[in-house]
Amino acid sequence: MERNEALQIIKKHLPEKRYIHTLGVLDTALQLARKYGSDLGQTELAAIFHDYAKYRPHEEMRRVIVESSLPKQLLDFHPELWHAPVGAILVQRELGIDDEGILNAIKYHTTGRPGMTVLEKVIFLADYIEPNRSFPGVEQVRELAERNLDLAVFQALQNTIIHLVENRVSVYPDTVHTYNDFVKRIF
Ligand code: DGI
Ligand code: FE
Ligand code: FE
Ligand code: FE
Repeated sequence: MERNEALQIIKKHLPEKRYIHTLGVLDTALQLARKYGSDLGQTELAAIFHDYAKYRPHEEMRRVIVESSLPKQLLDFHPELWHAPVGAILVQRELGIDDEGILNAIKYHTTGRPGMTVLEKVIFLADYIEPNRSFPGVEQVRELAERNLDLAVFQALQNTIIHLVENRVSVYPDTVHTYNDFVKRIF
């Protein structure tokens, strides 16, 4: 699928603000792809469709989880976590995107996973640092992203986990496993 067709499709599924976020993720992800070597075509589609399911009703996402092979454990955690794995399933079902690299980048864009591919790291990081984002710590991660992909992803994960803990929100196991995997690799 070509970029303009993909953008036309995603625009119908997102409110204005989220569409602008998506354009930011696209731009940032392509910069990271050139720097760190993920495939530009895969990066483009993964970025455009990463939040495809973000605005589906919780009941629809719940049904996809129940009826698919996704871990049922997701249902015990915050619905905010559902749109990534459900999005991967729906872009395959509804748009016919079959590229496993793209699907996994969408699936793991919120939590990451141990052994992330370069493409998965690029999408995860672009989602965190795209220019429309502003929260404490994002500037430091932007700077890290210019010189070390793993350190930048690690710092984003660390910030996310600290934020969740500070707000007494449960941390999904994949998020912790991803964090541990980076600790083992980096330090
Ligand atoms: O969809 P976006 O807003 O663009 O970004 P995202 O898919 O990275 O989702 C971010 C949200 O997910 C953010 O509010 C933090 C939350 N999140 C990330 N990891 C976890 C988590 N929430 C819970 N409960 N547990 C996690 O491990
Ligand atoms: Fe998301
Ligand atoms: Fe994210
Ligand atoms: Fe996003």
